[in-house]
Amino acid sequence: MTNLRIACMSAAAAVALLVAGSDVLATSRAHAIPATVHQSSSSASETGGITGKVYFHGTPPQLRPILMDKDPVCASEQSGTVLPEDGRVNTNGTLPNAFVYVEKGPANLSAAVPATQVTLTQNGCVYEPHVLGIVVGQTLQVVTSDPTTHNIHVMPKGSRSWNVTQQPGSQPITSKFSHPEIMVPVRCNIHPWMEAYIGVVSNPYFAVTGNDGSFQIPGLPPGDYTLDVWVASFGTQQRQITVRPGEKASIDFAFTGQ
Ligand SMILES: [Cu+2]
Repeated sequence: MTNLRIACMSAAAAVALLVAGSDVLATSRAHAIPATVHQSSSSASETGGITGKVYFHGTPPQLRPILMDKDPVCASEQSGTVLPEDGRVNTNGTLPNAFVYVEKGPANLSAAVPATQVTLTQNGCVYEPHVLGIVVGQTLQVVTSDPTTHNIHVMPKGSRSWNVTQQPGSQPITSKFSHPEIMVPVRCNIHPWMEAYIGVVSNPYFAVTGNDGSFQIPGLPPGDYTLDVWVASFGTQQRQITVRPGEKASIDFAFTGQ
């Protein structure tokens, strides 16, 4: 199977092909067919990108509402039913909270550590965002806007783990990771329903899907890539894709339910 053959199909046919192969792909870390869409001609010095969606096929898991009665402050902060993020499926049949990242590229993709901080917020006794990415050495700041005490327990295997209590109105707590790790769990020892996942990566080429299940990874040097996706409740997959100068390569992932 070649990229050229896929590129010559209609867009609908290419999508149908990817979806049709999804049952096999969902078994985890399966190699699949890269779909490349040619958009324009350009010079070899230009970067390209990868864009796509993470689909879900099958019956979405039944999610049980989170009961926050253990802490009346938390319960009073929520006006309606709160469902867990893990296992959630978007109304358009895609998955949110999928961490998509470049596992391997055509060259060393490490760049200067971003000066920006990555923020994890405790708001309404849930973590926002539920899934986030950070580069090794970049600063993570954990902030709270809740009028109750939280305990932040960050549990990497390769970097230093830490466990800190944060009172209402406290200053942000900052930290860094020393090693890549997919994924680092974060929990609150006071509120057992609180959980988040941090993807610690060695290059800035990653994305997290939202309520439309799409992702975009721009600014990639042309070449062959290994793209990985992680979803808490559904596992991991790996695909190969070629990025060409000035073009957006398109690739979709699909996971299946029980
Ligand atoms: Cu908490």
